[in-house]
Amino acid sequence: MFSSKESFKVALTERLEKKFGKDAKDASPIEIYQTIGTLVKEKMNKSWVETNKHYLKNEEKQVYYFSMEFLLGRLLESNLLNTGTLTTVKDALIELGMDPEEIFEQEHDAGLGNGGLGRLAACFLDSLASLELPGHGCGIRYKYGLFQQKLIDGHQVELPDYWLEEDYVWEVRRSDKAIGVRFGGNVNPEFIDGRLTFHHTNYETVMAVPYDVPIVGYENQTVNTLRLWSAESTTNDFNFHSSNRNDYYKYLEYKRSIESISEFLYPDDSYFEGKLLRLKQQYFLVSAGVQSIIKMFKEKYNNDLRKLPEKITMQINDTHPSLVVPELMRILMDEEGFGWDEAWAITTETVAYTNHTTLSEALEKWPVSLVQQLIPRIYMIIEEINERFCQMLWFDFPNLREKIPQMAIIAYDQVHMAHLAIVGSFSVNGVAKIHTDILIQKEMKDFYTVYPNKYNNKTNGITHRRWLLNANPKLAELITDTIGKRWISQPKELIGLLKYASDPSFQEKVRNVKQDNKRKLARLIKDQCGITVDEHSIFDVQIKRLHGYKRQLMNIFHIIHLYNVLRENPNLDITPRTFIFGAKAAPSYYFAKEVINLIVTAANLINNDPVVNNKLKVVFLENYSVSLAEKIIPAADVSQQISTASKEASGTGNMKLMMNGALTLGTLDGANVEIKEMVGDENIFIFGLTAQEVLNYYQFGGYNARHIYNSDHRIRTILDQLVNGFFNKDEYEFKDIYYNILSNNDEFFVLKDFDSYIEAQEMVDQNYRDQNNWLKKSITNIAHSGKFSSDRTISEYASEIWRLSPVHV
Ligand code: 26W
Repeated sequence: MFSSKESFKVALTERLEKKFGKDAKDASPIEIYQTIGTLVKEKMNKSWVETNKHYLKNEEKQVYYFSMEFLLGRLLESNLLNTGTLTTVKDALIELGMDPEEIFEQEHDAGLGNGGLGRLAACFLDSLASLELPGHGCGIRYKYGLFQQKLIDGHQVELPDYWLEEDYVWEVRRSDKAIGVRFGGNVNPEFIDGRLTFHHTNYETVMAVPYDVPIVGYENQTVNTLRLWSAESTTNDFNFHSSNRNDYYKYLEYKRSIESISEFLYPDDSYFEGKLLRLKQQYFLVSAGVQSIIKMFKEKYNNDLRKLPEKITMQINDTHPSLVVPELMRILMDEEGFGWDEAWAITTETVAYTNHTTLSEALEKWPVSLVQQLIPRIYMIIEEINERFCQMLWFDFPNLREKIPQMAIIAYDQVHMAHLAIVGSFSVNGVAKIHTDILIQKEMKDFYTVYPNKYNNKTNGITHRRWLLNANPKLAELITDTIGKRWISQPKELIGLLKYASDPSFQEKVRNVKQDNKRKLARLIKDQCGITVDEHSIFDVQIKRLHGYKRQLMNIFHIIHLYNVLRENPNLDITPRTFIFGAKAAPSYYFAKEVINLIVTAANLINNDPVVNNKLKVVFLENYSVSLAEKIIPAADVSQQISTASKEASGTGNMKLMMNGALTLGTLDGANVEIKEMVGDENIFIFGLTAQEVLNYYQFGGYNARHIYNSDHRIRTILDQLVNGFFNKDEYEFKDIYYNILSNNDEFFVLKDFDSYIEAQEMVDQNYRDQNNWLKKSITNIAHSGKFSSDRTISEYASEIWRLSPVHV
């Protein structure tokens, strides 16, 4: 049906008629989108069935990627690309007088994630399928995704993201595969036939109903599955037969409380809050996922669960799904009759854990009473794991005896999920070299002494299909015209571009593509914010969650500094710049919201001041999301990756921007370090404290923010402007930022790094003036970005952790 434009048009017309009783002329863009989506989905179904059949009969190992978040974004365009039909469909739509982009935009982003961790999971699914690897996602079908951000008078306001308002064309509900998950109740040990068993009573059963989303590989026949679980109640579990007339209302209440489990995604990024509902979500995901895997496994392998580690790996995305460990133990022991030792061997050879952060405030530590009450049998198992682990430490590692309280899984009335994940898995990995080093040398030093062989690094990656081919088709085309198309399946081949880095005619082409993209973004900025920006200015971009450690504050301080300098000397020769921000703050993160307010307020002041108008513009784009990122990134000249060194585990936006030809302005943190290694010092702007310096300050002290405030007039001016009415708002509007820096001694070293940041920014300004040289750097970055394709990352996971081989469908 997609083999030619004509056959596609026929299929579209027929289906529009059937589905909506309309022809292509009368149908609305959303109807067209839904119709194409349905057609593409049907086209994928055949391979989906085939793939599943292969996986059923083939005995190759399979991977399940457990994650509380999958930040998919839109799927139509990437599914068209992967099925090899994007060009045909786009051309056909144009011939029908439609704008393909307008049609694609009808799709509501699947925003089932907060940021880095969730988007990484989505990139991994794309790479697994594209490499023909049997790997599936296991997540939650939240009814509401990450909130929609509105800015009202500079303040972030959160609106619910009801992404399922229109039918989600990609999912299939599989009621026949529903699974019961048990919460609460009592557990009584009993001896039956001389064997200790555990009898669970008075529990509440929540039905987990899977919705499957097909994940199609690039130009192959593989279609893997992302299984998203939805919580539903069953009338069976409710006693309707009493004569109590309040029963019906009680039922409604019960139904609501059960469905609340998959109601919404928690909007916290890197901040742990011990909410009962969140723990329910975690166990719900884990129990539904593990039970369904075990069920399938038993059917396929004749009940031989000893084979589990050889045939399956469950990879857990941070500690959020770490209850996989005790849940698998429970099933093996209580339902399958294994003894502890054998169940433990199977479990710890099946589970692998990825760590995504070293921030202490992000560590999950659940109060014992909560775990005990919500999942009593699971708690008992965790207690036993803890007991045995502490005993092992005591006997086998006498040097660590003093450390047992710090290393225990249960201590001080809390269950420490990272410890559970480390002890219960065969692999622990960080997500960039520097991050893994910090885990080994500092954060998990003692665990590393116990389990040195578990530790390994897997530097993150991004799918070049979405982030280059889909997001920047003109650049992709230019690359293919220049070096051929092998880079699409072998992204490292992008290195072939190096030859052309200094070639003036190639530079000119790259420049034209960038200019086109900038023009488009300038139009979007005009439409959304009413701000006119100079499309020949430097587009300087910082897009990511708003967080103290990511230091959006340092960026806006520098902008205010530039503004101050320009007001003093309006004729100062600076390269015109447009600073672009996109960032959501967690709803309860007060400081982060204050920073948004400061950025928007400063932007208003600067953008409306004729004195600097041609040189400086500041734009805060509302509601940052995957789809918005796809528009900003191709237009970026500068990629700001300015986290306090040691804090950003990897970052992945840095990779997306590099791949689209932006130059990184960054600290030696996360994957910036590896980007620098690849491109060389002259093709990146590095500044600031090193991770070791930062860690030393934290450990030994010696930093005094007030000294810098007193001695650097540029900084004093900016900080004073926060509290002297400079921004034409209430004098005290920004006092909390002021005090945060001065009274809390500038936790993230904004003042400490400010001087070298200004210097690096001046380098950017100077370098941009020599366009040929800039383009050479830009092309060099693109050429080296192949390493950061998630295909490379996934190949490493497959060969080094999972021992997974491709299955050709
Ligand atoms: C429990 C609250 C909570 C929520 C989310 C704690 C921790 C998280 C995530 C681990 C935060 C996160 O997204 N981390 C990011 O993971 C990316 C993918 O590996 C990295 O690139 C980012 O550097 C890291 O911040």
